[in-house]
Amino acid sequence: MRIDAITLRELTIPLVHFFETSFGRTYTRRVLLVTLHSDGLEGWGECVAGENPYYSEEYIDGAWDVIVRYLGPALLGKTLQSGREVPLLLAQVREHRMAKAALENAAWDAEAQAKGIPLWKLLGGTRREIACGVSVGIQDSHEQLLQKVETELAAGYQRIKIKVKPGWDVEVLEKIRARWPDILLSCDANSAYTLADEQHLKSFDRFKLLMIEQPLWSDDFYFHARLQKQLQTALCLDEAIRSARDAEAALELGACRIVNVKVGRVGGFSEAIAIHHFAQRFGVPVWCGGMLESGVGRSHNVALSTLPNFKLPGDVSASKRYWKDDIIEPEVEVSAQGTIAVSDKPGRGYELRKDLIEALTVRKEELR
Ligand code: OSB
Ligand code: MG
Repeated sequence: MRIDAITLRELTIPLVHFFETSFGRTYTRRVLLVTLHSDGLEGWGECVAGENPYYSEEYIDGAWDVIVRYLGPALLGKTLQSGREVPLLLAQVREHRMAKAALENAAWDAEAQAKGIPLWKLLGGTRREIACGVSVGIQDSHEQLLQKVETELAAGYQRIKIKVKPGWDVEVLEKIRARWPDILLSCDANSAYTLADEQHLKSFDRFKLLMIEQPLWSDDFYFHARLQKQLQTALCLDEAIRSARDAEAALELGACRIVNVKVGRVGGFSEAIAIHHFAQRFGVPVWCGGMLESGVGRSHNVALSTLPNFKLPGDVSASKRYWKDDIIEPEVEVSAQGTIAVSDKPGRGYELRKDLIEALTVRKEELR
């Protein structure tokens, strides 16, 4: 595969319902898509960076800039056998993992098409259907949240995760548990707490949560390890794990007992697979996180979730929870049992709705 050209596009897509975390509320996603053009094939990738540098330091305008100035030129004109070769070609640029992941994943997407095999098989997937949970944001009221949880459970989702922060935590968890004592339930703080909240976080043990995700600082393992020793509930790290080396350090320290794998956060499929394999050898389950992806990133998350150590339901849920119309066909659909069936078609297994993509595009740039 010779990389002949790279197209960047920004799409603006309103969410069907706002999404709020401890770091802020989003009404409309600005989606950065990249296309690698190679021998008449198109590989597509999504950069999952946020609109603002609040989840991590990456944000869409920064990602666009680093791709145009550095990462795109490092790939243009190169001939690749596999998506696996991309990280080395981009290694001179430090960090910028979500920007790198968009390009690397596009190369895997093209490779699967070129080889005529499903992307999930190329990644090493072994299952034909994946288990789905949902991430339910902070709402305007407790009633609104309970209503959302009810809707998602009725739709069949296997695990409910709620976003928490100081002032939106124990009362909400109390109400959910009072109504649904036995569901798989977890919470995600996106780094909203400090060690001063240790006793408070300990009090979450009574809710029998599957896990507490990233309660402390986004770059921390050490204090998470200290906290984990005090809790019965498993901690899960999201933000803090950016590489397989991080996963090794975090697990050896005892900073968590579960790992959230987001392919953007860790810089692409190669690193996500390496984290998966390390955690598997360590006997720790992983699950696939989400970043409010459009159909491109969502289809890639579905493919990644077929690897064997993705043992817990992920934040990979139906397109219609996010978008009035997704940019892929078919959309990602979830069964009444809370599963997504993977396709046997070559490549990502979902066609692109090119007309819709064009209509939603607000910025476009071609690198040659
Ligand atoms: O921490 O998992 C997170 C969305 C944006 C940024 C961070 C996170 C999330 C989610 C949403 O929880 C998961 C999804 O439904 O895509
Ligand atoms: Mg998270």
